[in-house]
Amino acid sequence: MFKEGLRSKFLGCMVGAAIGDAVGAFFEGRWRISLEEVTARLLEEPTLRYTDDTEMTIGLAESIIRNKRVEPDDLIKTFIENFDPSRGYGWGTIKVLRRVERGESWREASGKAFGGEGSFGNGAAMRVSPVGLFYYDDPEGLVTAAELSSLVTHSNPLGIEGAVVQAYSVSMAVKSDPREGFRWKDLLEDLIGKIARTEVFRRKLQAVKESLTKKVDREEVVEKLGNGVEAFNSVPTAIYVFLKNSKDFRAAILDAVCLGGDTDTIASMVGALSGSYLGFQAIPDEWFRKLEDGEYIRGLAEKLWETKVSLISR
Ligand code: AR6
Ligand code: MG
Repeated sequence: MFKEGLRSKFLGCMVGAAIGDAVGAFFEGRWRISLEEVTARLLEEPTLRYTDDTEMTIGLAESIIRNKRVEPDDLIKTFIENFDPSRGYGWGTIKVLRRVERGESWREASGKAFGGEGSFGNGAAMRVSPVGLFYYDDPEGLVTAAELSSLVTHSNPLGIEGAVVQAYSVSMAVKSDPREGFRWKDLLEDLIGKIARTEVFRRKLQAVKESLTKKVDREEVVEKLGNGVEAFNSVPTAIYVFLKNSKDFRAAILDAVCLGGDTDTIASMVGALSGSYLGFQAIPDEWFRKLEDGEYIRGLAEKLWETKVSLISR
């Protein structure tokens, strides 16, 4: 792939994820949301402020750039340094970060969460897009890196699987040429046949496939795929929304927000996928101009791309 095309995809992914998060954040936890309401609100708001989803995505990108791989000790340290309590973190994640800050190992702290089950929240999936970018040409390395990036806070197999499935989907979006149309059947076949290891995810991904081949309304999507904070109730939903709106970044984000529920995280995952596929130029300029720390996030994506390209061309 041409270097320039790849650069645009890295930028589109990270900026797209941040915009989806910030747009969705105005509506988090709501159920009935109309398109008119969303567009009016976006016109009115002077700033698109991001939440924990983007703060953690930034941390993961920073850590990968420093280490040229996913290095879990540095990653958890970066998450702790970047932590801003006003960003709306999930409770389980806050506890793990506090425990590690007090000296516990991440393995122990993450393993203890939720009575020893580990978290299956979507926190590991929402931040994983830099892994999908950095390992886009190395599917095996990608799976291992996505697992490691999850484990520091989310050790439940379903939480890990959310991160692996989202990272793999980002990598496929990076590799696909938007002029050719997205080969969605190939992606779902890969995910169901070789990436997903749990029955829960395989069933949800099968439901994504079925929903794409017929007309389904919003209620049905929420009922069959989910719109909650659990990884299995949001990652397949994000993949569905992206695939349904694969030609249009704006339409994909708005569609995600209108599903309600965990709007910031679902829209953020959709933004990462859509931006990875369509590239930075597909992102509406009026949204990028309002994005908090937009230039920093774009610069970070650029550094991640430079780091990747320097490794490829060695
Ligand atoms: N058993 C029961 N419920 C669980 C379990 C479990 N093993 N694991 C997770 N949950 P958390 P996150 C539920 O706290 O994944 C922000 O708003 C439980 O209800 O580990 O980082 C972001 O924008 C728990 O509170 O944090 C995302 O939307 C919830 O899943 C979200 O939070 C989240 O898991 C990310 O949260
Ligand atoms: Mg959030």
